[in-house]
Amino acid sequence: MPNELKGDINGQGLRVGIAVARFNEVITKLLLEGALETLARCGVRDSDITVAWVPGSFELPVVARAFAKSGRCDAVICLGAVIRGETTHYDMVAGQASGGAGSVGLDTGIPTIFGVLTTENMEQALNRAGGKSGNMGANAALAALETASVIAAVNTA
Ligand code: INI
Repeated sequence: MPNELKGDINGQGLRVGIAVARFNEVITKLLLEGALETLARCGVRDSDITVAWVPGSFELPVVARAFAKSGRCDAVICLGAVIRGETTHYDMVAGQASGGAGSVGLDTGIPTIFGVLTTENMEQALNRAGGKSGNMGANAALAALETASVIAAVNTA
């Protein structure tokens, strides 16, 4: 039988940094609420969570990197909403946010979660920010805890 490692979503003792974009704040506030509720439900203490607001999704990776390199975060979550209908540079903003978050995770070894909605319009964004398609912020919080946990398991296996 191979060794099998699985993460869990027990957040006790874990420290989490959240970078959240002010652009499309109507949506990102809902994503943040979803993330905070989920972290609390999973046992992460309020005092172990730091939220940093940034202007837009383009700026998420650089602040995520600061969190990841601070030595004070076991996981970092990026939250934003890029809505195609409202921008001609959708692809550039969305690409920087996703590629940048991925690079921060790989470069630092700290799980850096992509909780950025990329949608065609506001209705789709609302659906995914606590509406009929769930809350991407809550999903991002679960992914952060599970990935931090499985990394710890790999490191101690
Ligand atoms: N930022 C977003 O987070 N979502 C968007 O939909 C968006 N639009 O539409 O342009 C957006 N733009 C701002 C961008 O993230 C930067 O803050 C800005 O370009 C300054 O670097």
